[in-house]
Amino acid sequence: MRDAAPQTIYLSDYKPFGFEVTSVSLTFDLDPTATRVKSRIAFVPKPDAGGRMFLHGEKLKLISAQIDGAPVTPDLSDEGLTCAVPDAPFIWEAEVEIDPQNNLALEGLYMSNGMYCTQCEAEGFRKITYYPDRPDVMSIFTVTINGPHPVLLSNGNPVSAADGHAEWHDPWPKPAYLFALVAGELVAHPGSFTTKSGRTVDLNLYVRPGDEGKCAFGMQALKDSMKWDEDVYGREYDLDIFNIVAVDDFNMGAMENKGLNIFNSAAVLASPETSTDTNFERIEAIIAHEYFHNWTGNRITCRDWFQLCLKEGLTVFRDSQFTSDMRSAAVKRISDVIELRGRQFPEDQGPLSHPVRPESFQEINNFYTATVYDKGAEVIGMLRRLVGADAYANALDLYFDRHDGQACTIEDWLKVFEDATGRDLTQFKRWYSQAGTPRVTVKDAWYAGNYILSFTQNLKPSATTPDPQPQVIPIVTGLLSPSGKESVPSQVLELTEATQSFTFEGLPERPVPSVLRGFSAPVVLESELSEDHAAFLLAHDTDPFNRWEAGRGLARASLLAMIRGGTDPDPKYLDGIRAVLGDAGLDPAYRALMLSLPSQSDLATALHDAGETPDPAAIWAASEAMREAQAQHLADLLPGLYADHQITESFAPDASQSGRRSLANATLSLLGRLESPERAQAQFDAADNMTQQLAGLAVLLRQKAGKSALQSFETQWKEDRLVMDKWFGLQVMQAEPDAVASTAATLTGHADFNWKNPNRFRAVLGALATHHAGFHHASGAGYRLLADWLIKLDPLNPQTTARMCSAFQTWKRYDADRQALISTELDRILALPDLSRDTTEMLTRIRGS
Ligand code: 0A1
Ligand code: ZN
Repeated sequence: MRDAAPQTIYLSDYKPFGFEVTSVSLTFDLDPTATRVKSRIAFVPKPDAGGRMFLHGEKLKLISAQIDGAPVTPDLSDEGLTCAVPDAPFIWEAEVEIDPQNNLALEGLYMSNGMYCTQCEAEGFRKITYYPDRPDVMSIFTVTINGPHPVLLSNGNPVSAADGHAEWHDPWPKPAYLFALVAGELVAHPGSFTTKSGRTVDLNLYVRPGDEGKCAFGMQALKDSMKWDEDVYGREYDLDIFNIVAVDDFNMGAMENKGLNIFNSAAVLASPETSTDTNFERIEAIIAHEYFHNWTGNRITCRDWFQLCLKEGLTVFRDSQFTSDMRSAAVKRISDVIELRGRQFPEDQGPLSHPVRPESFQEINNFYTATVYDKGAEVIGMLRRLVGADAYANALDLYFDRHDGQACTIEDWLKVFEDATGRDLTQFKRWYSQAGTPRVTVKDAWYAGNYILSFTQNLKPSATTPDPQPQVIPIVTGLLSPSGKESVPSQVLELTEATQSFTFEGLPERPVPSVLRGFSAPVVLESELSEDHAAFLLAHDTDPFNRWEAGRGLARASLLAMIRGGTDPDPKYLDGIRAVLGDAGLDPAYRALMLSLPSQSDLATALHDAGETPDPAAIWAASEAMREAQAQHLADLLPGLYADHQITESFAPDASQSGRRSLANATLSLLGRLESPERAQAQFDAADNMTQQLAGLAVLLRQKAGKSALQSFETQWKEDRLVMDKWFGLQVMQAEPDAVASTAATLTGHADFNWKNPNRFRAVLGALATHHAGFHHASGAGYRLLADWLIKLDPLNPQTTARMCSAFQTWKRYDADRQALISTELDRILALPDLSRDTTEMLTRIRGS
């Protein structure tokens, strides 16, 4: 039977819980299929508690329940229990039995490779015991674990440990979603950090035996994060110990449980031989992200799940600042914008569009989205831009002072900024409530020595935001003289009206504008300025983001023209990137980014925005033609660039080396279009690190010369599950559109395709879904294959299934034949009688009426 009729939860229905929870004591007697959990919880009724109490609980076998020592018989339902309770403080005790081994949803207490671990955000704690499983109920937890495992961990500080027994106490009140428990045969990679007030904190990274060699980088990233949060935000760590555990089976990247972060092993284990530079950077960022949650999320948490962006938007913003400081700010900003356009813009412009703070949901797990996280971070960035860095720092200090230990709302957050700066943020708040990507048109005029920039916000009603109002949009703008010098440095133009002009006086000659520098707001900027303007900025802009953006704009315009009319690539674009690539004074990582093209799905979005129907095959062909043109146009530069960016010193995963590798590998990829496979094969054979090995293999596969390399890679890395995920994924990514679905299908028959592991599932089927021309192949084979696997996964792991449904979110952009093929698949999945609430909600929203 399908879960009970999906219930919609509304922000406007929020009601506080009727009881305080003053302490929680839990005892776990671990057993793979029959773990016993005893809880002892002190409740204090609030004046309007009403004599009855509801506790969440799902998939629990209730063994016994008592209030103040006397047995009680609560009313049980699929969602929890209701019980008559005293109107004075009382102690609730219960014993339940759970089955971690058969919990393949990876939510609550489950097992991964023989080890016990938990995932409680958002609503997993209710699968562990009966509890008011809501973030505004914060309490102090003491946890006892009994089990025959050398390592027994929970939140907080260790109280006692003996063979088969451990006790933990967390002195900081926390919501249940931050609870964690780990038990298993793990080895610790230890470390230590001295806080700015001189306290020593023990650090441990726990991994499976065999993974000890992949811990050093993560440990250093943790120490760097702890130091950065002290230096930049004044935030000190607050327990004696900080543990991280790596787990192979995990639905997301990682989880910020208090003092016991649990990580997908792909998001923490790193070594030069097995991890690419991209992996290193991502791992550093995720470790920082989870650590930063200690203050933004844990010490100050969310009142309810509608406020998710309160912790996620802010923490993503903080981890982006960290990466900018540790590496290159320009490269980080460009990468973030590529990601935003690739994931958040399609979400915001399609059937899954929702405000940064949604107002209703059926399954909260479906709202861990690019909008909440990445647009949520952009909103914080805009706020900082509008009030300035100093006022932002003051406001954050006030936020931590005022709200430490509380469960807060976006209203609390904005009030802090209003109080700290005296600014009225009523209009700014629309960023949290209006869905959709704002579109802004810019045009300019010059007369009588005045230069005028005019902006228009095009307010398009949508289902979630039927009556959009103008938003406050900070548009960072600088002006260049016609000779390419900065004549008016960057300043924030605050766009608050639907149409608004800004006048610059006293300029000697008509300037060239550089608008939306640093991508100062998450909008689509429609420029009525010419392509010559873009070519000029590509050559001269002093703002690195906008210089890159100018190149990207030219590439996009040229690709669109090629798709529409079979024209040749724009020589202005090719000349422009040639100049940038030849400029040895520029950061190699930045030059590599200059070579990247807008993704094929970005091009489909652009066509759709222009009222056209994207043809994936034509988009693929144009992108390939543009790559060929890049290779031809830069042919004489490429061998030198490749040679000059080889690294002779020993491997370091830092920004400088990874930048050089990324430029060398971008040139290798272009050279692969001009040359026979020797160079790529030589790189593959000689590689002593995964970045070089994988880049060589990718080129060989595209050259159809990768068969033996693929085999030797498999033989070399058969035992390494994280590297094998790359082996699976790369074959799909590098396939020609005609072969994508068949390649993915063949791989799902491979003996090592363990589909119950989310990383392996995503390696193959996630790669299928992101290969634009392959997934949207006219045969419909890509759609069918993905649907087949979603149908298989849903009964086991609804969360990962539902997330992967977003591959279909853009379906209404395509032609009638493709729409018919997709709707057949959507209907096939939706017709399943036992489809999970997660997947039902996602597909119903995507399918529309
Ligand atoms: N809070 C974590 C992400 C996370 C969210 C949900 C999860 O299970 C449903 C797991 C992890 C973060 O932001 O890193
Ligand atoms: Zn987070």
